[in-house]
Amino acid sequence: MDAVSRSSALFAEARRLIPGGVNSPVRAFRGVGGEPFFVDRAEGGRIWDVDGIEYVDFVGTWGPAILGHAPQVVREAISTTAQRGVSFGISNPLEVEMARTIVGWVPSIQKVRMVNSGTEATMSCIRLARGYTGRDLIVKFEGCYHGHVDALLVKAGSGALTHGQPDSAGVPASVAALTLTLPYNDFEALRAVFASRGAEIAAVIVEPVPANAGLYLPRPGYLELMRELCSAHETVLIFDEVMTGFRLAKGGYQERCGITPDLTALGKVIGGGLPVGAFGGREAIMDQLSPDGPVYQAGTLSGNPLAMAAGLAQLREMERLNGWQRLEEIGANFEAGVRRTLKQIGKNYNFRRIGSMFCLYFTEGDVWDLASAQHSDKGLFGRFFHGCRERGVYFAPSQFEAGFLCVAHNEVDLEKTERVTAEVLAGLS
Ligand code: HOZ
Repeated sequence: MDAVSRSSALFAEARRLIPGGVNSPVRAFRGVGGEPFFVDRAEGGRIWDVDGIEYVDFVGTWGPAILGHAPQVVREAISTTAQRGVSFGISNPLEVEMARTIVGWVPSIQKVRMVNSGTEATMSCIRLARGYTGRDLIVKFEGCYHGHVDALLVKAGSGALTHGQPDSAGVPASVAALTLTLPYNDFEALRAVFASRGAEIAAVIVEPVPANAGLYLPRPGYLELMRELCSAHETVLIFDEVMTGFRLAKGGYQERCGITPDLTALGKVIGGGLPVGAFGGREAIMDQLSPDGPVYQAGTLSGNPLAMAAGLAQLREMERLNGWQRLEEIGANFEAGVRRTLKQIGKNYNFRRIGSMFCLYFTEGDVWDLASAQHSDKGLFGRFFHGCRERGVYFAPSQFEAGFLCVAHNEVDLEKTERVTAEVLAGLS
């Protein structure tokens, strides 16, 4: 009889104590079958599970680990800061330094407030947009995921999509009715919703690069049209840059595409691996927040010194290394490897990449929206995932999550990944 692995034993206990055995659904592996492993430690581009198995990791704690796992600068910042106290509930200088950094780097942000997660950031943007405009309707896009906010769990991506619950139970129909959902990249649908209901729409919220149904890109002119229609109808345009912020460029995707949203939600990279989110934007809108304005928003741990120190250390190190340029190079090398492999096995699977984010869809059709992303063969993806995992390469356990490269991914990691993916893909046909 096989000995039970430590991961298996932990998962059995976790299932008795934690719903589904996990603290966030995608981690349960339901999108690919089998059982998740438990991590013992992580460093650079690699993780080791509790049974001592090593993996090249492309989840990167779902985005925050842009430098790689546990970078020295972040560890030192946390431990030095902790010597002076771990939470105050009173303003501390690091909050001002973080605000100065965000306002200095992100083109559209004039004022910013710190929160504890991306979900809090998007939730607060929605309330603020409604308070500012005095309107109720929200427009979102199929397959985009903005955290587990009631109003935004409508045709949502990420775990909600992976587990077949894009419209979550527990969201009152009256709340969901205030969210209008459009197919992404559909110019006509966007024009039509503004033509019929423009005066009632408080906000349009969008992942400018949707990365919760895999990864696809905006068609040329699509975000420009969104900006134009929002301005014409005095609707607040919210960019959810929780994934793309500080990752696709120093100033986020908005710096790259040159479009100025009214509000931006941030998270992940900005916390250096600690729980952090932020939202910010035009001063006139941000000034509606309490205590200056009537829109309430608060948080005991918001601006926590450890999280501020970790995030600032990571951002400064990215700046020092010109990490965004490095990620472009690593991304290009990674993509070249994937394309060589696809050519070798004679498949034209759709590989999407922008900077350090990527997705391989198991379909030869083009992918521009949720409907086309769903053409991917999930059975093949599951076999690909397990084949790679068994050989020490770990991708997200769902077709509908993006992969993340980090500054610490080196040639050895990329060579191993190319060899493993080539072997696994060749075995799938
Ligand atoms: N929904 C998250 C990624 N888009 C997953 C978070 C997690 O499981 O930690």
